[in-house]
Amino acid sequence: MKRALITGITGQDGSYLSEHLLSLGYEVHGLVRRVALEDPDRRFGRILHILNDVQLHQASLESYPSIFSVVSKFKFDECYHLAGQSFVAESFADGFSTINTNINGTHFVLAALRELNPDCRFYFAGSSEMFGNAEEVPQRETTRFHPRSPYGISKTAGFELTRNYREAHGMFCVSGILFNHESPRRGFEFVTRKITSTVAKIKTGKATELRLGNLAACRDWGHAADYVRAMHLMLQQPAADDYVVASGETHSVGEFCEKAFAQADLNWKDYVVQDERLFRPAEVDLLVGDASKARNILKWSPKYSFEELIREMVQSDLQTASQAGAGRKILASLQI
Ligand code: NDP
Ligand code: GDR
Repeated sequence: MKRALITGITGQDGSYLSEHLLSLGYEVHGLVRRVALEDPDRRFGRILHILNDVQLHQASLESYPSIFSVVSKFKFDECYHLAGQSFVAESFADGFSTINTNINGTHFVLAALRELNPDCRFYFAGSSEMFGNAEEVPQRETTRFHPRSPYGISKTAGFELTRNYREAHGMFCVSGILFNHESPRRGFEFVTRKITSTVAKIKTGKATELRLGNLAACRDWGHAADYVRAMHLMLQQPAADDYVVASGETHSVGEFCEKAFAQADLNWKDYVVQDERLFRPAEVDLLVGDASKARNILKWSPKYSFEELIREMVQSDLQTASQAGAGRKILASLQI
């Protein structure tokens, strides 16, 4: 039985990756923050259904000793480093903490593994945001990085640290350069979930409009369940290498809105308001990835289409929104 450590196990990707590794017979361990242990019902929402199947350890990306302590207690075969401040807009608001957490956190995990468990295979959650203002379309592994946010800069540094541990210390360290991937477990601050959750609120009478920033920005959106399979495949290869993971399609935020509202029989133009206050200081206008290398070498391909992703997200949010009102309706009918 292989033993894997996942940092960021409580996040969207951590939850899907845990399910995937458990289905393959892995012993799964996760790093969680103390704040999460204090509020488990809310913070463990994405992994509540597998809490009995995984082993959680308290550690923070801000603390090298806490990471060292966990790595010293077990012999891990694989480490998936997913934890980090992942919201690009927040990185403009507080670039210092994003850069500190993401760069130092990655360095701490790599350094602890090198010291205690150098044979452990390491995956770094790189991002299409490293391409930023990309000089070619579509973007592939050889495209030059031009990050446009403190978040993108922190991921570029993490990518270079990962490469350096591979080249300097001979460790099996890889970066996945993943384009946007979403799901019903996506955080509400990201544009896709903001859209699908608001569609559900509008449909159930709990909201009347949706305020968004740049509707023209284009992204390459896939499903998180598909993308975590690629992470695992990268660590099963004979040699360490970096891979782009993407759908190869790009769509605008406006187009996502149109399709999401249509799922609920609504016209997005009646509800969406573009608000310039939600624009970013430096935008990444167009991202679309070329995942040929992952398709050819990893034999990876996505199962979800863009339309299927949106349908699943809207249906899930509609279900939650209608359930949320159910208790109130029963109370009202009881007149108590
Ligand atoms: P989420 O924001 O859903 O999850 C982030 C995770 O990191 C959470 O488990 C969070 O814990 C944890 N975390 C944040 N800060 C710390 C800290 N200081 N110490 C310990 N843990 C911390 O992100 P995703 O699952 O969507 O993404 C996973 C990784 O992949 C991230 O690094 C992201 O930047 C990267 N990525 C994501 C893409 C996407 O489209 N989803 C695309 C490309 C890269 P807590 O629950 O306690 O907050
Ligand atoms: P992104 O995702 O920045 O690509 O990073 P996000 O969903 O936040 O933004 C996508 C695009 O939508 C535009 N946009 C808005 N975004 C948000 N959040 N809220 C809005 O109201 C809004 N209106 C328009 C943005 O300007 C942007 O162009 C995600 C994260 O998961 C990163 O961690 C990951 O590395 C990258 O994807 C790949």
